[in-house]
Amino acid sequence: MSLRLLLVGDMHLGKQPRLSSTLQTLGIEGADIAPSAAWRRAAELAIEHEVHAVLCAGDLVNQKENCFEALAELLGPLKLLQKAGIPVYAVAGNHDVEALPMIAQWVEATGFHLLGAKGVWESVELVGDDDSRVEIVGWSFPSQVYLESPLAGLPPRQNTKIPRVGLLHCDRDGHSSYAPVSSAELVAAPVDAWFLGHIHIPDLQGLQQSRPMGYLGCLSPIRRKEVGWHGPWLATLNEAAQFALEPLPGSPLRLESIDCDLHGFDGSLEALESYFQDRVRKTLEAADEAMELKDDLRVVRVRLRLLGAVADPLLVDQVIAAADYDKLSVPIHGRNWVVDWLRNDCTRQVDLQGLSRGHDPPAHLAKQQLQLLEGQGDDLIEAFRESLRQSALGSGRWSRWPEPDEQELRHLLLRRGARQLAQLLAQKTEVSGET
Ligand SMILES: [Mn+2]
Repeated sequence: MSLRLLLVGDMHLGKQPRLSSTLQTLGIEGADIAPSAAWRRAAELAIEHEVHAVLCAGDLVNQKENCFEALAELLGPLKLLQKAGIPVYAVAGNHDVEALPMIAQWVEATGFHLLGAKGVWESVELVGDDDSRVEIVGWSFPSQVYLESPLAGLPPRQNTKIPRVGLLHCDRDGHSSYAPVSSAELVAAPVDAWFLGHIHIPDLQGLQQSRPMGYLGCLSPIRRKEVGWHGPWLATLNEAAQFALEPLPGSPLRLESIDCDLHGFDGSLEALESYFQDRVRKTLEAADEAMELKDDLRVVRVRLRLLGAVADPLLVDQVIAAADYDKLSVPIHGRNWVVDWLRNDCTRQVDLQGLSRGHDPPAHLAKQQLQLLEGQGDDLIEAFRESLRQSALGSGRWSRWPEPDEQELRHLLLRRGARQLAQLLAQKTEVSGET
């Protein structure tokens, strides 16, 4: 038994990426990294994997004003899919509530179907290899604002022997005016797998459970915080009549936030220049390796933060300013890692041993830093954990964020201590300078 689906989350076709001067210098055009490029690749992947249908979970089009651009961008890949005999089923989201029904009429001949138009649940049955079957139920936004849960109108299961997939654009556990739905409702509904659109961060965990349920995430990153993997999902119906989901590499663009450690540097400006280049290159190469990136990816846009205690953090500023290093790009395995944003958070290296011999506040802080660096200071970490808990509990954040582990707390304390020590020492110099 086998039936395969390619799942596509929010695409926002028509949206053009912001191009930096570095990208332009590299000859990279908007069309190379726009959502439309990701959609083209998704269609190719659908054909490679011989899927039986492509499902889109809403917000295919960025906005009504992008209607004609989006139509042009949608059409080419749709024709490829049509040629391969692969139909496309899509629901409308809050962004394309007006545009998608129009576009759906124009491209109907290509095998594109709008599911659940005007907020009425609609169901289709797909047939895979060896006569395996699956029911797809979908619901489209009838208006830009929809205050109720669409699940109220979900029809009962027609055939209990056929797995049922739900395709929905909604605000899961939210209280917005974009079709709010609770997780409890989704769990209780007569649906075996929920593929959701609206939130752009993919729910990697929720979708890889035995009963998949979660946001597919946008096909390629649109906003700055959308770091990490983005792409289409391959869903395969297994022997147990359950869907197994696999995230596929497919987006030509990825966003990342990366720290580069310059710790311990104490040489000249010239030496720092080559050290800096070397460290950045090695850090990005290590990231490329760790992420197991595939050839589909052309550009990784990076927010790079420089960290570590160095002899003179101002030298780092000079190197950056003198050589325009905030417009840095590093080619790795045929793709470009492009630094979009660079910040120097390096701290001044201090002689902790020497300082710790005194009896003033810097000495006290230096002793604490040494303890933490030597893997001691459990009491400091425990007190820090307790203070974080108290402040986070007060703001209600504790339940939503994972509690940092001991290692993370140690790093946080070291960074905070280094900053405080630098401030104290600067004040000390100022005071003694005045006398
Ligand atoms: Mn969206």
